[in-house]
Amino acid sequence: MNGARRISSAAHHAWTRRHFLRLGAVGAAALNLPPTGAAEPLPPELARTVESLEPFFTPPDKFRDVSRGKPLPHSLPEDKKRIVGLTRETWKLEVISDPENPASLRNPLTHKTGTALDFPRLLQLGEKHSVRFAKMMTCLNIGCPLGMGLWEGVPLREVIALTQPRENLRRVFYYGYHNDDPAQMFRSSLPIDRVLEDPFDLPPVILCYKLNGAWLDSERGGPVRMVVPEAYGFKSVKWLTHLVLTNLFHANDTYANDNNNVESWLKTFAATLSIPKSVKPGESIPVTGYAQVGLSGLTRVQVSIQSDAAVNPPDEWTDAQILAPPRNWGHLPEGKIPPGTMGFDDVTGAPRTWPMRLAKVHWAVLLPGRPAGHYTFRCRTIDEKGAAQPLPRPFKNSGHSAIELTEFTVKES
Ligand SMILES: Nc1nc2c(c(=O)[nH]1)N[C@H]1C(S)=C(S)[C@@H](COP(=O)(O)O)O[C@H]1N2
Ligand SMILES: [Mo]
Repeated sequence: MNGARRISSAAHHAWTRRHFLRLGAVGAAALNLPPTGAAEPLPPELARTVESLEPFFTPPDKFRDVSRGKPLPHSLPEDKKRIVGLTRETWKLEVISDPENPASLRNPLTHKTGTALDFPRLLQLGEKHSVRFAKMMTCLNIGCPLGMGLWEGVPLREVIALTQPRENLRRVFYYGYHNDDPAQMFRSSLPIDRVLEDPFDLPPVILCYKLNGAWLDSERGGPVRMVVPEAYGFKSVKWLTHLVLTNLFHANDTYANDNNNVESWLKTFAATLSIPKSVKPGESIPVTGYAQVGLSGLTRVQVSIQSDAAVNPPDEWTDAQILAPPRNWGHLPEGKIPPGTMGFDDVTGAPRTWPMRLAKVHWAVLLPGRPAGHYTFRCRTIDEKGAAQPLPRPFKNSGHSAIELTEFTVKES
């Protein structure tokens, strides 16, 4: 057979069977049983690779930073940070009405009247209202996940309620600290409806002050950043300084300037984490990767291998195994999900659904050996409606979903 042959149907059925077995494990998680790791033993060649997978939640030094600013706000010296309100002791948030398109507020929160929201008052709101949820932070226009986090904070609506809005409030604009330089301004916005209500079982939009169990650090936007669960990273403005409540009906996000679609929600897509660059003829090929689970959910991850000799794009895809929730969640205190986390069982810490929307899953596959040659490996997701990546939203200005291509060689060492 040539290198572009189909993955043997026996292997295909084995993986399909495992897929269904694994769904059984999800059922177990739903019944509050502890998470199980892999649902059944993986082949040893694959188990080794799976053991060295990245942690589920991203350690602080592994988060990628794409923030703007000259100087970068998180690089300012401590005393400067104190002066401009970038420490928990000095942070204050103004919440005011838009002078050009005023919303009527009984009680704006301002520096001038001494009513701006400070950190202790935010924590006080947190005692009653705080929430915590898992979400991947992903940049819309570089397509790259920057990190997986357990984000914690106070629903934005609780802070807006303090201003006692009366009428003519259609949108919330919010701004991050950028050296008091208008040319560096970074702002984003949301419709008030999204802030007041959480449609489709989404977590609320929060003013976030903790990440993965620790205070939100300066590089991640501390002391306080916005986190918008379903959105790409640019909606989650860091180093929050003020909110403007407006009667304007449309977005004026900084990110609109680069031809980005500023109202798009997280897409589902897959990418590779490890694949050997070179393997021997006939030697099976372990591959691991992750998928971002967007709002359209995830039912399958599929892979294909194509020989350079083949001319057409692949039409044979085979299922990879979506891994069950990890036993150890990685960079969290004791590796455990704390009680009271949205989407997780309070007693067992197991996720209530899996794959979990807005989060990541890992996948693995052991591919049968190939004859010598050059090959291209592809992976793709199938969402809950059956749409295969890059569908249903293939355009890159609404977020990354292009199918990733990885090349490798099969040769005698
Ligand atoms: N104030 C401010 N907030 C910001 C940005 C910025 O440049 N300034 N970048 C945004 C973009 S484009 C992304 S993708 C995310 C990245 O979040 P992270 O640095 O925590 O990974 O932050 C967003 N929030
Ligand atoms: Mo971004």
